[in-house]
Amino acid sequence: SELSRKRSADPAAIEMLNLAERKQYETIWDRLEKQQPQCGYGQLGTCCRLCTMGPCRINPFGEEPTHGVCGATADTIVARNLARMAAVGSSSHSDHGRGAALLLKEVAIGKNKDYRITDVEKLKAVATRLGINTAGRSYLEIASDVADVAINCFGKQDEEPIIFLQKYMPKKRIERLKEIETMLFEKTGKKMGLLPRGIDREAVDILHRTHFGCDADPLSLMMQTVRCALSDGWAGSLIATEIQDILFGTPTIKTVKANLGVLDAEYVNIIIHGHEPILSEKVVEIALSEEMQEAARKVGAKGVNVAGLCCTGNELLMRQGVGIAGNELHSELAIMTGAVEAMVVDVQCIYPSLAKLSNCFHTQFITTNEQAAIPGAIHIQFDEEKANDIARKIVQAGIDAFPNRDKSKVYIPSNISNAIVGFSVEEILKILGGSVAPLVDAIAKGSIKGVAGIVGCNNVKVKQDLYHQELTKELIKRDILVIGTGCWAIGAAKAGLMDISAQGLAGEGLKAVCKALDIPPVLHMGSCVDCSRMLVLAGALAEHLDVDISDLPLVGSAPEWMTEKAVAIGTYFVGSGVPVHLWPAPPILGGPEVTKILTEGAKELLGGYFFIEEGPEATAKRMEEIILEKRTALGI
Ligand code: NFS
Repeated sequence: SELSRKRSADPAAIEMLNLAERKQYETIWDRLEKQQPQCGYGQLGTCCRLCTMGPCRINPFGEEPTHGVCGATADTIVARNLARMAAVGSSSHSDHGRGAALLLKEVAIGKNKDYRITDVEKLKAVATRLGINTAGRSYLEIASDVADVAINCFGKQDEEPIIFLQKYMPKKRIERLKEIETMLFEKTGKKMGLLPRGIDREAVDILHRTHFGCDADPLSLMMQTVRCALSDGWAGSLIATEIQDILFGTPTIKTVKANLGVLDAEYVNIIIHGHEPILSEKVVEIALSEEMQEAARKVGAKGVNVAGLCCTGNELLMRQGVGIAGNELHSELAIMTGAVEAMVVDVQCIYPSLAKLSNCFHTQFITTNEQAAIPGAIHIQFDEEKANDIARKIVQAGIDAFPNRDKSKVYIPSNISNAIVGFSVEEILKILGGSVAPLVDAIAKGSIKGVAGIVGCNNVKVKQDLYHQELTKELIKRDILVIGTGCWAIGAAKAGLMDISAQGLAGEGLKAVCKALDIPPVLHMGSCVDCSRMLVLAGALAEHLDVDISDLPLVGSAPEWMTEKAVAIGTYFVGSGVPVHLWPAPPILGGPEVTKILTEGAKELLGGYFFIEEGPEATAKRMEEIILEKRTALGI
């Protein structure tokens, strides 16, 4: 229907939305409509409910009330709210990283026998980078030390910058952040730190300073927001990525299938949705075991088929080549196919609505994590130490549901795309022959003008995937190499932009480079915590040229973002020196000073800054301008 076509640019989604309309299944789009009109104060960021003298809100037209009950201005309120968003986002990524670090330790000391270290080469590379001695030591000893260094980044109490950041962030950037700290102190007399001391500490710092009656200064609040976000990008998320590579293998280039067509009506379909491969890797391993395939055949299926959704799907696609059923806005649609025996989830980006929707089908909606219990779901508590047994229980629950499938309700759109994925930094270096030099040369010569990183979610306020697809196409047409992660990457994969044929959509210069390397012009670098891979790549380019990251022709965008995690990601790119486009606008526009700090002020201070632009073409144009500006400054 016209309505469905307004809601999504993905043909599979449109088919499923038509079906939802016919069958009266409620979707996230319907609930958005029921929320209209949404609160204007909330959109501007000027409502405060931090104490019970409120809730307060500030009149956006300059009339009364101009202050909250305590006297907080619009800018104070906006800054505190945004800081809290970044703290939550950073905490979510970092808590995920903590889980990986703790598991690595358990494996290293032999306490956990259900997991093992898969990538010893990566382990040694990480250890070397961290300054851990590897010579003549067993890999388990090295792993134990790597885990200790990672764990220490979370809870240490001294003032030194955390080790992961010290060892991964280019020296020039660290120096620049130190200079800004000194300059701000000289100029304002206020201590404003940018280098994170501890991952947990920076988030707690924000919770403390945004408590009633603490920090009311927009600049100081924003600098702490940057510090907290940097602890995510250069430590929390980075730890997740690096340790998951050690445990499950560093991604290599492979071809995968994307979109709802990965579901197979003749199989027991298990969808894994959420974020942490510690669960999903295990479920895949067990589901694909002969024992489980046989169990599935016993109930009349051809076997067990596993597909991913969202970022845990990205983790599986990057490492195991598991097909991806879709990005965030596909999560309800997948259940509506009536062909999903189990949807297994852990943490983050899981709509509570999935429990109710699953009840319309035979689908077992299985929560597994104590941090994400959902009323109406079946909870099978996951425990790393009994991972094999629990994964077996989960897969069996899916198999047991198969005989209850109502065949008359099964409808799987046939849409399926090929995507070449698996572009870890290690893999990119390998195709470049061992160093970033050929990429730098291509940029210097102008065959590639620059690199754009696109990240982030689907947002039900934006037509699904349209901005992702169109912006990506506009950029590659302009000879800008596009890399990225998260739900953007899934959108690009579904749209065929990661297929080798997408070379045809690229400008002549980029096309020639991609042909020579035999890669698509749009590179899948992983899940959202793998945005850290983009930081590492940016760092490698900067160090190769001996410049600051902010000098490089790099630019970021999150054109359909919605979560607090995306705020953290955008902010750590800005803090690392990369300009970042956002759409929709974050809830800051009610605070003129905050808006100025994050756009103009940040540009001067950090080199990275936020900008808001609506529409793929206008955004691509602006991103190209930024890249050209940087090229001119570099003299290329
Ligand atoms: Ni990122 Fe990945 Fe998707 Fe957004 Fe959610 S799955 S961690 S937050 S919605 S991109």
